[in-house]
Amino acid sequence: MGILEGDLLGKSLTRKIIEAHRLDGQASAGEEVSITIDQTLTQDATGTMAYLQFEALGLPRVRTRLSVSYVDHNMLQTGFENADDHRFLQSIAAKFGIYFSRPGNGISHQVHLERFAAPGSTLLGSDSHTPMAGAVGALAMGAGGLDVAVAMAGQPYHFAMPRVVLVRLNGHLRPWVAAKDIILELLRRLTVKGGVGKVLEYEGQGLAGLSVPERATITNMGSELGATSSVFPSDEQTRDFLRRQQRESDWRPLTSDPDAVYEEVVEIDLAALEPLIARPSSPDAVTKVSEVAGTPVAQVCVGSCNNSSFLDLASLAAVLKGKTVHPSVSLTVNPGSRQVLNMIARSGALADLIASGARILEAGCGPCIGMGQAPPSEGVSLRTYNRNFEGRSGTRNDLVYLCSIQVAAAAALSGAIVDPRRMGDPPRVELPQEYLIDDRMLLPPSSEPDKVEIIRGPNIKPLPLAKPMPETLRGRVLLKVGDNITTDQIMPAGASILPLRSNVPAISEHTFSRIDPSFAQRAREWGGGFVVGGENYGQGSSREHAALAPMYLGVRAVLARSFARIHRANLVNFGILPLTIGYDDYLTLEQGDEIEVPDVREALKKGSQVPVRNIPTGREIAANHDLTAREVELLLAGGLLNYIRAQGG
Ligand code: MIC
Ligand code: SF4
Repeated sequence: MGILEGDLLGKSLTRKIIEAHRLDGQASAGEEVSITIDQTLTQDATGTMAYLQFEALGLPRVRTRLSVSYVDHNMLQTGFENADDHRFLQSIAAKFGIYFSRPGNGISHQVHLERFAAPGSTLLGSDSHTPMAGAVGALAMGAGGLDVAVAMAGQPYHFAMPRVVLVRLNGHLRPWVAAKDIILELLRRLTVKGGVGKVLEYEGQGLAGLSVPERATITNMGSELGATSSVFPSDEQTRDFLRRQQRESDWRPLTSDPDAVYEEVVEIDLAALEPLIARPSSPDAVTKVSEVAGTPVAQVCVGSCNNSSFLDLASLAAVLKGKTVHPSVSLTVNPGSRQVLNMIARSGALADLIASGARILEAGCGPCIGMGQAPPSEGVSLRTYNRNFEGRSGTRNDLVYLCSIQVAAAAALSGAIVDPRRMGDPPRVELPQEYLIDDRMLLPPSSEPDKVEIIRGPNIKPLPLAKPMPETLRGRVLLKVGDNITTDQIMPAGASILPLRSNVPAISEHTFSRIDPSFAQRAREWGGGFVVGGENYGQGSSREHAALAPMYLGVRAVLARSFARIHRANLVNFGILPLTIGYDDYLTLEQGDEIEVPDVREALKKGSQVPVRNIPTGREIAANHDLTAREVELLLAGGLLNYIRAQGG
């Protein structure tokens, strides 16, 4: 390729940020680029591994401009594990130059947006909703903990240059229709795999009416489209938000060029949108609220990183003020941050919520990741969250719907799904002029790191390493699954499994347990093997345990029709070969089949085709890889940590 299109034509905002941070590679769609990472974030459920990995890299201090370690997921302390992990995280942050956001300070994405996210910067986070920071014009991406550890070490982040999609928002939202409905509409149109390999960039006259917290609901849930990231320009709304956060000095204007080139354009007429809802159990099963109106509701959960800003909770309180939650509904509220909680307390909104019968939870992920508040059997749960994958709530065969604050408020009062437009004029909610700024729960790193001792409880087990790729891979198909398998299905979370994140041998026992409880035992008996999957294998969370645990159980390759971005990267990082196969081959493979990938090392180096043989039938399977030369090296070495070590650190 000679001259890049972007050198001659106008640039998208995404391209501008990538080019300003690019170290290597061509910025043309699908090619691998590497960029410098300005900021990183981790949360506790992925952070313990990320910091063990950072430690293994042997550096005295992070080399990013800013790294923050949040505690927001593992907050239910039913045993010693979570509290031990919190202490480990606090001590390791102090030692290695990392800010530590104490339990109670809030959900990583909300706090990061409030206190740190900056227009034009790059952010890598070990959580799939990291793109939320795109609401202020940052290029923010989710990744596995190991990729974040490597970024903290000052190394470039490698990813496939995304296709940039322009989402043009025309007109203005009508009363009771919310930012959540914009992203639900995109999910309806594009599905959970519609954003894979893409960045969604928002523009249009509709932007002026969308505040940063509303934009954040959209960028946050862009992850459910499988998108690499989502980004808004940095404009007067951004400036206003940063001013309220007393961070106006972080503001700078940032937009695409007027003649910017986009690979795709999506138009949304905001005035034509109506309240939407995602039915169980996929974020793209979107329909109009009016279509499911009348469905009885047992639980309403408001909050999560998707819908827990001051504006969100104050809007809920304004609808509930002076009324009582319906007798058949349990309403929970988990605020996004201590700032939000503090502000609704001062404004009186919290008192209105309590008076209405809402159950106030602490500022953290809570029910969103199955940490308590599992819904009743066959009970419909309406959540303002971003994911409703089956069983994630903690109840088997759950019935979780995803909706806006407005739809949740209407259901909390009426005990059924109702169109909120039936409630008359919506109450007006104003943002406070000054936000409450109190960073005392954000601990800066120690000024005497040598004196800090890292505190490791018995829950922290050493990191297992993958083995180098052998000459030939041989084994049996341990499991065959369908399309859109989520990382929640590969490695469930929830109150009993999430605390085992720092203990790979223990957590491995739960691999695929919701789909097939005998998986771990079979993997041990068969000495490892292969997994066969459909389209978009590994969608959802960034949890590297969905690769780490299968690796620990001896899985050497996944043969799927296509992969979700972060999970594919995690497989490579942990030495598991991601191979793509066609539909016909997918149909022929069965659990128990013995298959072989002969001369795999040579095949990977030679080209994109990797012949696979089904031994009993003798049938050849036309498998392919789309690995870059760097990724092939990683796999041959047995994963990223082995690769870095082999390179002498
Ligand atoms: C999620 O929403 O699924 C999580 C829990 O936040 C995950 C991270 C994890 O599994 O620890 C994510 O989104 O990446
Ligand atoms: Fe936490 Fe849920 Fe957000 Fe994941 S999606 S970071 S579990 S609140």
